[in-house]
Amino acid sequence: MSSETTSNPTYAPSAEMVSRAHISAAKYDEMYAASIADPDGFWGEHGKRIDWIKPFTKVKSTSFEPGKVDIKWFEDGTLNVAANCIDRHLETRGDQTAIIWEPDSPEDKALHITYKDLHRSVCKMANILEDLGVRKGDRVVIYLPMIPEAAYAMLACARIGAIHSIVFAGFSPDALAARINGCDAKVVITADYAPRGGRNTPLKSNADAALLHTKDSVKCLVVKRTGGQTTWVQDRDYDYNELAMEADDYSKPAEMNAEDPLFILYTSGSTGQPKGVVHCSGGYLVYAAMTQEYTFDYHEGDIYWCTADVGWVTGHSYIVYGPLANGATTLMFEGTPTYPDASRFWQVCEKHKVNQFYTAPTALRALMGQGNEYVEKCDLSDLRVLGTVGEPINPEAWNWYNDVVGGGRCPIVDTWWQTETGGHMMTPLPGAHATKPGSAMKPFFGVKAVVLDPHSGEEIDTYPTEGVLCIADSWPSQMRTVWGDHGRFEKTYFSDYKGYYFAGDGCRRDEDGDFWITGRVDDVINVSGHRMGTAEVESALVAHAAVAEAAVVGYPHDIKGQGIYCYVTLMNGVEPTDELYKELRTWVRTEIGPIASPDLIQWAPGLPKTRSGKIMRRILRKIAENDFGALGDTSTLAEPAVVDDLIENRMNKG
Ligand code: 6R9
Repeated sequence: MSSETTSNPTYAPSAEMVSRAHISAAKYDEMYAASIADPDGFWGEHGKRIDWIKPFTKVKSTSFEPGKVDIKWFEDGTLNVAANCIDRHLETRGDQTAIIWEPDSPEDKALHITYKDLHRSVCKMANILEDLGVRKGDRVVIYLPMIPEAAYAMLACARIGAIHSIVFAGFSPDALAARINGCDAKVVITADYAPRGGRNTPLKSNADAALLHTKDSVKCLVVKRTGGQTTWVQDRDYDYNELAMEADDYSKPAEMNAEDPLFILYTSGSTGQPKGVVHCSGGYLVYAAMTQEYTFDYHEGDIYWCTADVGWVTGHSYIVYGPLANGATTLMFEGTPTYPDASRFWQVCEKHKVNQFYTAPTALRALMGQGNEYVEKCDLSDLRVLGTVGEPINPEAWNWYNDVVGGGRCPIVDTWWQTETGGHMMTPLPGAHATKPGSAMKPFFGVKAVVLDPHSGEEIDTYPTEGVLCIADSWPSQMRTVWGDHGRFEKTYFSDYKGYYFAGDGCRRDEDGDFWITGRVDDVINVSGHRMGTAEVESALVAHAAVAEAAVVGYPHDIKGQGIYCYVTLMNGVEPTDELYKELRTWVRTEIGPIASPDLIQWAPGLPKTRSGKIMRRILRKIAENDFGALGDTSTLAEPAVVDDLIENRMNKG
């Protein structure tokens, strides 16, 4: 239902949605106000939604003060995350499906894994890891495709108190090695092959290549996915399927402190190499579970599907930890939206009677371009709530999602959050808020979202307005530190605006006070919903012998949201050729992974720099955007002629 009560069209939830929803508009207002006025009281109550071994007596002890940033929630409580996601459901819903696994090929059989099955498999994996020498606090790297063993591995680590660090299966051996070394992992869990979209990635051989650059003591546990051939290193490689047959099917959950790390997840920032974001056990689980229930209005018996990969934070919080803590049925999909054709998502929705569906705008844009018939031939009448995440959603994609996929019945929750935030920070709630295409709407409970003037750093509390998005106080699933570098944590998130967590995004608040995320204000680009630091791509490029210097920026891309635009200055005497162009693209793919493939490379005899030698990215961004009229102040350029040359040679003119 659309109305024009404000300058933006709004879509109110249906009466049916309102009547069944956990949270009504009035309840949202009341709960939000309470969460801000008395965080201790509010979270003290909601912290009880999970099972504690030793209940907490303290709720919130947090400081954003420069030099003293310290974040603790429920700090004297103890719990086990895996027991919360599995054991506590055994009595009431042991035979209910916990995970529906849908394989890459629709010809293959889907699996329905009950909570009892999950318990058995996770316990076995926990025992296998312990036999390999993994102990409480040790790190385990998981490099797996979207197979149930990925969830078993995560939960097995949680069960014995080991810290997992998942590396997306699309990352290269180099990226994998850097992450294994970065957290000094004892074991890497991988699979022989990763089938996806009809293709087969040789994961084990990637892991073999990575393990050439790590300590000799790192062990490799290999899950058989296809049974394809792999090389085997005696006393380093272990066959999971064989060990699982013998392993004991009970493992006692370790008693963990709320603040013990649950996982590390590497993510890109504006400078340097990716950093290890650390999430801890108690606060993270409370928040992931609560947001999964309220954002998607999850009810007992619903079938819920988040299409993310477990290699990203969305997969952690909204495929595994949040839904399983709630005793939900969560669908895990191995494939891609377009294999075997563009109706795959919708066929899976129909087949498993999905009620809540959560995906990324880039997937929607790609599918939208294929035509409506792929959607319309499927029965999507079980869908109730649709979600998006990862990047701003353009109104065209939003409207298509709403009209064609949701049949105008299903509220769209546009969830803004980050690896660092652990869970949803901003989203409409399906039965409470009339949505607006492209707006993430309202902060979740406990989130003190503010807009700051980027120059003065002052809060702007009138609206409409625009500025940088900051969070003024802690929430339970906030990242605690950067693995091994607390100084970097403080500097990255708390030094630009003192006393605030700075997310790196800009935003607008409209005349109703609703939030619209406008995108990153730093040197992070968002390619198909994947975060990438331009510095990472630059350092991959300059590692090539032919490259003297490189600058990378984002530019608007129809499907991916942003594409990767590289300005490359070659070494003296090296000729720019088509072969070199191709070689550099392949080079970046192998250095980082296919998601970092440059879309465009422009040969740049020089880069625009200030007199102090800083590359003026603002100008490079404008040139990449074909926006030559708006270069802004160029008076600080050391060599103005460089810019004219770049404009002259802008690739893909027009
Ligand atoms: C969960 C996730 C975080 C960055 C974030 C922002 C962008 C995520 C968004 C969104 C607009 C949304 N982002 N959700 N922008 N609207 N609903 O994506 O984590 O990979 O760490 O990326 O993604 O720029 O800062 P992560």
